[in-house]
Amino acid sequence: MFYSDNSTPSTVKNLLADSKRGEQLKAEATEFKSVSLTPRQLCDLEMLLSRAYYPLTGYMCREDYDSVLESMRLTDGTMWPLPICLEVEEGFAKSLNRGERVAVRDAEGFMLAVLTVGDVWQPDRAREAAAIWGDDAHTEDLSVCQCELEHPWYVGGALEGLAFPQHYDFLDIRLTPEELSASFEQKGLKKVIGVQAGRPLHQADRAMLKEIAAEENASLLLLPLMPPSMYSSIDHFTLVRCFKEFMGTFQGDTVALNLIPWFERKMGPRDALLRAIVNRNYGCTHILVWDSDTRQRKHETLSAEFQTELGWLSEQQDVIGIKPIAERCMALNEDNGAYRSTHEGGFCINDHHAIVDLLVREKTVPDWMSFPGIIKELKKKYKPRSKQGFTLFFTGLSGAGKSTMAKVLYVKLLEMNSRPVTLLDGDYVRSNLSSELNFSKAHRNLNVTRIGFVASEIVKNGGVAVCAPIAPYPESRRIVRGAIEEHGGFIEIHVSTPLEICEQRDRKGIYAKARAGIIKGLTGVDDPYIEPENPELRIDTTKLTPNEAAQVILQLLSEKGFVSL
Ligand code: PPS
Repeated sequence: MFYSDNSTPSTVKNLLADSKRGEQLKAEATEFKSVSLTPRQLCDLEMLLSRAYYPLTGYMCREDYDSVLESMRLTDGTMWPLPICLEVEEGFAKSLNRGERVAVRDAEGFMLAVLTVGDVWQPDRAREAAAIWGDDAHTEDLSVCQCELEHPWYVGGALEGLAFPQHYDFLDIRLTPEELSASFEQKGLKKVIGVQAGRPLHQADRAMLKEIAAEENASLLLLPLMPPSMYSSIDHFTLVRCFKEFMGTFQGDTVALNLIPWFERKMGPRDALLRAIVNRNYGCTHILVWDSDTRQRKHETLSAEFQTELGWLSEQQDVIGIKPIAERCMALNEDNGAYRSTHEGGFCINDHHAIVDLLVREKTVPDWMSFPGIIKELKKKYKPRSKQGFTLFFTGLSGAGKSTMAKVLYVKLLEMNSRPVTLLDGDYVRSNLSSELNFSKAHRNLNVTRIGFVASEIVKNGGVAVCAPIAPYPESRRIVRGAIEEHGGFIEIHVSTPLEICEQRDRKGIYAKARAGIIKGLTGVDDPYIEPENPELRIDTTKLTPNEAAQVILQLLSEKGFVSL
């Protein structure tokens, strides 16, 4: 079943107006207010216009939004897991009236759609986060996952499309849900498994997919994530080229490849459900569900959370009309070079990170791991670590010893003379790059992302950036890591010297001033420092001298292959 109104994916029409109506809208639009969409919002718009978000016909209005948060259903009873609303600035939201039409534009100002405003409201983001992740969720997670604005207002309303967002690359594999499902029908494909992935697939993945496709008697639809997930370190072009190579390895099997404007939100089980609905709308009858924890943490079996999520998705199978299938851990039989799936305790080798690790260490990738065409593509992207740039990112309280350590490392790396080295100390940045910023949360995050931007440019060009801001908030640290890991190494060093010691040292007299009330909002005293959860290193300078700490850091850099000692 596709949907209760008896439509099928290939009969659902997109939301683009015909040319006559389009001309009329363009003429009328001179009177409309405009909103320009961010790249992420453009993805949602394209999903709406193309009907990948069927049955939605525009951004959700408030009743649907509330109903989705409360019961995972639209007000008409259709299962729908996540809010799809247009996020705008408060000032713009307050200028809108119900029934008014708004021109929806891309960053260049090109009009893509007309939105008739149905509802405008300020969402309770804490409630939204709790509905999605549970009671211990953070609203910051929503900002990172879903929306770039810190305090967005939402607009809901129907859409009339004028054009899909413009793409210039890989035009041969950008079919809409309607076109793709029609092509399945034309080829007589009754069962299709959607395989969405944000990393290249390799030998073990192919063995798994062949095994599942044979069991289900189904074809495969490969869907590289586009744009690639904000959590992945691979660029869109490399990813798609690897998928093209991967597709070429399936001789005689029916495998299709398509790009869909899916923005990776990582919003738990509700996100998995939306993904399933979208895959269904593209004509899939099955969806492969990955256990992301297995991939990241290299577990040898599928995680318990994943089993729960899969069980839950399977329960919705009849309602949403697509069958979830779990990924499998694959083990290699070294005698005959063949893979088999393992259910318990097998050695899980379908791990893309292991392949990248071999490449950056200049080691040969064995044939049983991947394919020559994919390795060739990946080699262009992942240079050996000895040739990559990297960032040493010290974070910790004022007086923790960040600057001293950063200076020692700066000098030692200059002495080694392997790459150009730049020191971006907190104070130095504050008096130059960020001189107009204060110490509010927003400005601290802005300061840290600016440092990250400069560091990523340095790393992109093969240099070393040594940064030493306090960087008290995880959201900006995460953004910086993402920006840098795209081009090279990111080594986060939490300088964890306790507050009492920093305060005793008080080299700048800043703690004394804070205690006397002369300075407000000093980190650690009356402003938060949220410790990094998984830094590459944690160094307490009460236990190590700066020289000893530098040795520990250089040792790690050498183990990772960035420098040779
Ligand atoms: S942040 O939070 O990352 O943007 O801070 P950062 O750019 O590293 O700046 C920290 C230095 O500014 C001085 N300073 C303060 N720090 C924290 N909180 C408040 N309110 C504040 N006011 C001034 C302080 O001397 C920091 O220097 P370091 O080198 O960390 O000791």
